[in-house]
Amino acid sequence: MVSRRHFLGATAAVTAGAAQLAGQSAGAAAPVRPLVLSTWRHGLEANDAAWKVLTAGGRALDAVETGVRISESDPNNRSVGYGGLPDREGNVTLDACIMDEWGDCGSVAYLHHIENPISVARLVMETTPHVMLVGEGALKFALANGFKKKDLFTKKAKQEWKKWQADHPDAVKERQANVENHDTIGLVAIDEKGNLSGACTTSGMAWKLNGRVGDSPIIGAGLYVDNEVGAATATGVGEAVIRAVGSFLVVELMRQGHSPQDACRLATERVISKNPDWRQLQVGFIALDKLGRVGGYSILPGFDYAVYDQAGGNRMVKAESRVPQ
Ligand code: SD4
Repeated sequence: MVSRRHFLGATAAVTAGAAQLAGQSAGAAAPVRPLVLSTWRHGLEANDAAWKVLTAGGRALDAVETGVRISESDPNNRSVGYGGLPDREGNVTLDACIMDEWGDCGSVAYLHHIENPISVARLVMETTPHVMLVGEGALKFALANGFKKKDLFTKKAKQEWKKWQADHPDAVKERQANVENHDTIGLVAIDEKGNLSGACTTSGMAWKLNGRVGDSPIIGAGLYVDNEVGAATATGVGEAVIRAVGSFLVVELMRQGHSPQDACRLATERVISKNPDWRQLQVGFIALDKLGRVGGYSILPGFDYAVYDQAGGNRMVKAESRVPQ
């Protein structure tokens, strides 16, 4: 239920934010909404599901959760939920977070055996005084709330893990993050009322050290939503995103007046400036502002994102990158 504090707060925020942004872009067209924006090609299917919620007049929060659940449950997606690649010891561990128009947020990290961690994160947000639950505690919480235990380690993922082990006999000593498997889904949306929400969910970097948690469940790093300004989410090497508090930075850059595209580029530049090895580092951001403008930028080429709005339909956009295509 929406409390009075929340109702008044959100209404004021929407008004102030829209006025601020409208002032920055004189002569801009009417705000585009609803709109869904998500990372990578699997975003198309997630967008479809989110779009149905939004066009039925639904809340952005419901849309982002519904959308990313599609990717979590897809066994062919190797970096999210069921079918995700494990850590180097063969454990599939999941990270996810969600944030709504009130600035409320929930998160789970190092969660095992639950197909849809995003829904556990939402439950943490809505039914506990906390933001984040991890590991055994998060699993206990999920099971106590009716989530079913499932073996998420598919035959296909097991085969890939065995092959990786055979190719990396000294794996325990390796500290190099795997840069090839970036399919985390980050999805942000604006609903018909102009409210923003976001969700981000992943099985993390393939072959990570056991116990490693990336940026995706960290509010401000993998995801940030400010209903006055916009929303952003990240993909790529989580350690680099955490160090730059990347998604928060993108939103703050939009607050200062940058377009979503420029905000993503400038945040990526910040990551580059802190990482001398940036030419080997993939990090990408996508962002959406209150006017329904979108942007996306990455360090390395190959990053694309899915946008769904009334005028353009559901489509892929190739992100600009610092290292040219
Ligand atoms: C992580 N950022 O765990 C995630 C990985 C990722 O697409 O984005 N994969 O670091």
